[in-house]
Amino acid sequence: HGARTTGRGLLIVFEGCDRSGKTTHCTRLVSELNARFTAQFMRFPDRSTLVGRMIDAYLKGEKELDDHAIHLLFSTNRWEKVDELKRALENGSHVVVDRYAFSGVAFSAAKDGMSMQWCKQPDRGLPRPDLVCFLDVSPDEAQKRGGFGRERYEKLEFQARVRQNYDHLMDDTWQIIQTDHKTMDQVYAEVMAVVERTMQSQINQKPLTPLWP
Ligand code: NYM
Repeated sequence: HGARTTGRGLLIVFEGCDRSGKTTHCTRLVSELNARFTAQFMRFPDRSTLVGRMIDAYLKGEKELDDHAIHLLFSTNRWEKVDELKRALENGSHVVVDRYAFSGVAFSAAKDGMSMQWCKQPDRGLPRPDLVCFLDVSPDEAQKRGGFGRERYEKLEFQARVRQNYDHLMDDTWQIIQTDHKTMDQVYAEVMAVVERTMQSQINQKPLTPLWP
């Protein structure tokens, strides 16, 4: 069966500030991976669940919630999908995820009175990604891209704080890809290169480990 994986699939997460191009590149990656393997797309927040609908209302400004409460809903939204995620990986499917626990921490901890340490706790134990593809965009550039400013958090100074928080979450599973002044094809080529490299380094099939030991 050629290039099809025999062991578990890779968990590939995309992170970045708003309007960094994550969704575009995730979608393209999933369809290209599917030509050679089995690959699945997931995104957080998943607005289709009951919890996801509350998150959606909050993001659209239709609902007010305490900062701790919305943080826990974002985390719940991941935990309600963790069985599906693990099953897909165990069945040999690669899973490409548009935002994960890192968004949870980077965004919530950008609010006054919310510490990184407090914010990390509810997501402890989620599967740790094999690769975090960080699409870096400057706040100025993000603002020029379509759709910026529609939802909560889409403000320049807030995004700058989110970007700083990401710096504290990076480890050796992260790859930072600059997107300013690059075409989508140029960015995608870099995405594919880091994905290929991760596939090579995962050839020995390291088991999944939990996030944030
Ligand atoms: N967001 C996303 C959080 O604040 N916490 C989280 O845990 C997650 C997954 O939701 N501004 C924020 C980041 C985005 C917003 O995400 C909606 P998207 O990818 O634009 O649908």
